[in-house]
Amino acid sequence: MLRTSFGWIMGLTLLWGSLYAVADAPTLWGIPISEYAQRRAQLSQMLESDQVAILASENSPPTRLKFRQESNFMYLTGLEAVNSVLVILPAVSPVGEETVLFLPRQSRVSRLFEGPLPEPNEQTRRETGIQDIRDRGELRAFLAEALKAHPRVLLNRPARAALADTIREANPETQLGGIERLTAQLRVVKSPAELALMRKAIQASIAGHRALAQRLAPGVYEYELEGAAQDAFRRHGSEREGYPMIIGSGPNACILHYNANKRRVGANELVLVDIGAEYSYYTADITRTYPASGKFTPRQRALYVAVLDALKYAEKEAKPGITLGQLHQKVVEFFRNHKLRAKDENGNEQTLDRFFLHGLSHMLGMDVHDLDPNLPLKPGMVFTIEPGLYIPSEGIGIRIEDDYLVTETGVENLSRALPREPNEVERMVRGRLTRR
Ligand SMILES: [Mn+2]
Repeated sequence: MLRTSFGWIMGLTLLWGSLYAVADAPTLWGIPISEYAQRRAQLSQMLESDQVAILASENSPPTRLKFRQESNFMYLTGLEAVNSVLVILPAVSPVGEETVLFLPRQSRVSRLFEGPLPEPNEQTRRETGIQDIRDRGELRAFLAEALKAHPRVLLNRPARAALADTIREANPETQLGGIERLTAQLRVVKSPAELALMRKAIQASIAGHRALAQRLAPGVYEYELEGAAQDAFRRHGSEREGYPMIIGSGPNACILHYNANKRRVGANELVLVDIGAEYSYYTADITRTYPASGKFTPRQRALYVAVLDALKYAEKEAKPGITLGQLHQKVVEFFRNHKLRAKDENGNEQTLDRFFLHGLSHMLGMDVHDLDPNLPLKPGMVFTIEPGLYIPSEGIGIRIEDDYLVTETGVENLSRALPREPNEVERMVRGRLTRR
């Protein structure tokens, strides 16, 4: 309530000011820089007083290989820097502020070949909001001092490869460990800004599936389908795939991580398509299984419906408090109790659980198999559900996978815009066949 007109005007002014600030808040890769600061502060608070976190960036300069920053370094800095090191100290440390970033000075030659990279200067301080940015050359002396107060060191993957020796030389008493257990706890719950990026990744992936289904017909090569999906990904702003595309026709659908994608699709075969676009460092992960000729055989359809029913069952059971392991067990039982049977490699009839060969779910985020802190589900987590059946004796592999956000009461299927009912999936493929 506003008591005076002066207060009312002040209120409007403040509201306008804060709206303006939100619209104008500096971001890196779609995430406000204040959110990166919050992540670093949270990690700092998780550290015990004798611990220090040391995260290195990837090392290859952007133009040699197509560059992707290591996920934990990116999560905490938003910077595509190379040969750089982020040090996070516990909230109370005799050594200094909680965040110190070491960046190399760029050579003229590097600038010519790689373009400008972040350097230790005012511009980088402004763009990242990190105040204590130092020259990479000062790292060794800094560590010699810091490791005395903090002998337990937590490293990310590039730091384990590049800095373990330097750290042991600086202080032989040091104990080295991984940072991943802590960053997993931070990364597993997504902020609104992260969810917005994940929705973009999912949109691009759905466009990829639709383009691929349009292209599918007996006689096309798996790699043509890959190209169709890639084209749609890029048109939707995706920088790259979150993982190599799995496009397995016929017997290839039974090879769980098949990604050679070089076989010619035969008539009446199933094609298993597991693809995910990455958008601003967040990836989707969506699987559909398409009938190459636009129509499932009766047997294919019966098995497809069994997998779809397993997915719908898991969707209903998924809610805050359950673990992914418990959800997996429920689906194993669902398949065990299913009336359908199939033959194993020795020709013996088996229940369907015998043909469900991988985990039901995994966390999803900056990495396709995002770090799993092994916690029960809670609101804000994003994960997949992907039941599958693989029956080599029939040349049939079927998987259906959607991406879910945990809500207060259950889950929201973020990829529901992509059809998965058998009639709709047939229509997606036939759209192409009838137009020829
Ligand atoms: Mn998956």
